[in-house]
Amino acid sequence: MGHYKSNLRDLEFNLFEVFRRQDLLGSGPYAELDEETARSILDEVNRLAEGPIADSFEDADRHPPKFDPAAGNVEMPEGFKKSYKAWMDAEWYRLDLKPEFGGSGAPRSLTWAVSEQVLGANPAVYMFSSGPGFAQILWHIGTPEQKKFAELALERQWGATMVLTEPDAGSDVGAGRAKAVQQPDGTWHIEGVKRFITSAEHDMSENIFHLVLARPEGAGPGTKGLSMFLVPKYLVDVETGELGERNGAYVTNVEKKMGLKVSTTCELTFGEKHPAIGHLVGDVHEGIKQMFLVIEYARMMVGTKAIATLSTGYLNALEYAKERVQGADMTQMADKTAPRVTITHHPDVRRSLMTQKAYAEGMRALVLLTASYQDAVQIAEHEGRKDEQAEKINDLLLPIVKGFGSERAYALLGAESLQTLGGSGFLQDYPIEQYIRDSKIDTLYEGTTAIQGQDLFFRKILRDNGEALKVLADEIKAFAASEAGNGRLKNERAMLGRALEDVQGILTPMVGWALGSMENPKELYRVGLNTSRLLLALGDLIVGWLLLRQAEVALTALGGGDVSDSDKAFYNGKFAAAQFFCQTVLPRLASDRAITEATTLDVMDLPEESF
Ligand code: ST9
Ligand code: FAD
Repeated sequence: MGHYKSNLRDLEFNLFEVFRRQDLLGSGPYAELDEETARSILDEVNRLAEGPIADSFEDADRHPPKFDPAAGNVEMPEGFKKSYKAWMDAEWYRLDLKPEFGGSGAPRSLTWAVSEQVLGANPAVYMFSSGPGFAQILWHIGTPEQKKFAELALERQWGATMVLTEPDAGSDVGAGRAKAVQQPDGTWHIEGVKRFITSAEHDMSENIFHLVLARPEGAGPGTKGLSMFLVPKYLVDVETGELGERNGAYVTNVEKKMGLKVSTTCELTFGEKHPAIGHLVGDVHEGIKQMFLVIEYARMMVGTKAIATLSTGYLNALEYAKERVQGADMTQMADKTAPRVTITHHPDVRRSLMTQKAYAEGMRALVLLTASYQDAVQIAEHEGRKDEQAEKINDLLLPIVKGFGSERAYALLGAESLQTLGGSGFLQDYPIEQYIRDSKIDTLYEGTTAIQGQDLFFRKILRDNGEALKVLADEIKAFAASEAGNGRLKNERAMLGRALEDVQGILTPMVGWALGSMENPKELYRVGLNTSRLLLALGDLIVGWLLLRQAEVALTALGGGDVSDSDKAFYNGKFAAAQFFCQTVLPRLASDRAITEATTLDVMDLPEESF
């Protein structure tokens, strides 16, 4: 068996029992898809993910890509190339594409379920394979020529990158200095150095196209002065599809990293050897808005990657715990001759395993809940209307998927999954140490956790007048007040109700300080001291709610009779996870609330020398 342990049963449970995605299939944008086909796709991707895609995971970590600085080329490890090819040859990436652009028209909920499997098995395969998705965005916003370029990129499986970051412009993208100079023929010359660019060089596709943010000469400051340019590695004749000359964008360094080593992280230098020719995307100067089309997708991807990794980390830990014999049952601890038991008998190991299970499964539901709002957006688009509410709830949930998902996943992988294996967890004989190294990046790129917390509070809550949040909060409140679970979830629903009040109790003073900052700007510091706390607290609340919704479905199924033994165990596990989470995690939100309410400016008033 390889390292990757998927959880197909839980994916299907979410899709078809909790979120009832089959009700959408067979009509509208999903006319060509039925439940059976959707299940067979999940099955097939599962086979690929556990097999050829996962196969090179360890080897590619130990034998990372080789960079030749003189030529600016990268040689990818052979095993990884095979994994990549297995995924690209299967063309499942078409699930995410529109039929008008060579796609199959599947709901986002299904495509994110599929993505979870690839991201858990070998995340870099997914990242290198995002060219078709980038091409679709270019096709959507590009000029007629750029649309042709996008079609070629899809057909020929070209790689792609998103190019924002510079040495002095990380979180603060608007500080970027890369420059764009317009040429008499309408093209642009890009000049400058970008860093940390994922997939900017490799030897797995004949061309790579970069979507680059640069500032046209004379444009204003900040993100609004940036424009997006299409800069291919090789110039392309879009009429014939022929590749032309090498363009002047070269990788000048590949970073050595803590983890995710097979994903190339590149310094990309424009216009140093010869001009780097770029085309203004869509012929409009709306760079940051256009880039956020990619970023929104990538943030969802990063959260899903983190959660997928926690899930396989948990399942590896569980397998180990079921076999590892150590110590006697606690009730016989005084008897030195008592039989030795597997560590799953020890209360602290059970606490740890159930914490991992509840978060992994609750956060999977969070991803698929978010994706279900994306389904609603797709359906509305198909019907020629806009579902503004679904768009806004999706926007609200994205920083939670990304920021909360990555923080909780990373913390639990180290504190619980690896810990379950004792000293063996520290060894490279098991995959968890690599999971930890590979998933640390998830709290950093695509906007650090601090940025996600600020995005959540300022843009997704305050600027929205709390409207999307209110819809979600009302749903949680109604669930807490309902009869869900026929009495068996009564206490847990009460705990959920209190947790909702606690999150509201965190938010209320924050809104007050934000409003108060108009008179006293320093009040904003009190907000900033709590945005990450709010992000995590809201994430816990939503996970608690989703676990309870799952428990309700499970209890109904258990009450229906004719349930197989394995399903009985599965549904009982759902009930147990919800109960455990409500009892052990949700009560902590009361202290988060108390901490928030008591926020002072002391730490901001402290001179830097005193740190
Ligand atoms: C990176 C890549 O880290 C890592 C992995 C790459 C892997 C590649 C593979 C990915 C797969 C994806 C493939 C795509 C395929 C698609 C397939 C489809 C089928 N939401 O607040 P303001 C906009 S890359 C939407 O004033 P500041 C908005 O236009 C590096 N839009 O910001 C706004 O204008 P307005 C990632 C948003 O103070 C404008 O920005 N780096 C949002 O100027 C200005 O907003 C980062 O993520 C939003 N949430 O700038 C940087 N927010 O207000 C992190 C802003 O008029 N830093 N806009 O609407 C930030 O996000 C900062 O907050 C900042 C601040 C830069 C936005
Ligand atoms: P900084 O912005 O310097 O942040 C340092 C610390 O300060 C962080 O803890 C941050 O949270 C905090 N901080 C900064 N500003 C604020 C603020 N206003 N409020 C509160 N706290 C703040 N970029 C691309 O463009 N394309 C890519 O493909 C890409 N891939 C990447 C791959 C890897 C492996 C890595 C490491 C990075 C990648 N990046 C990419 C860049 C990535 O998006 C940035 O590293 C990230 O946005 C953070 O920027 P920074 O590293 O400059 O950190």
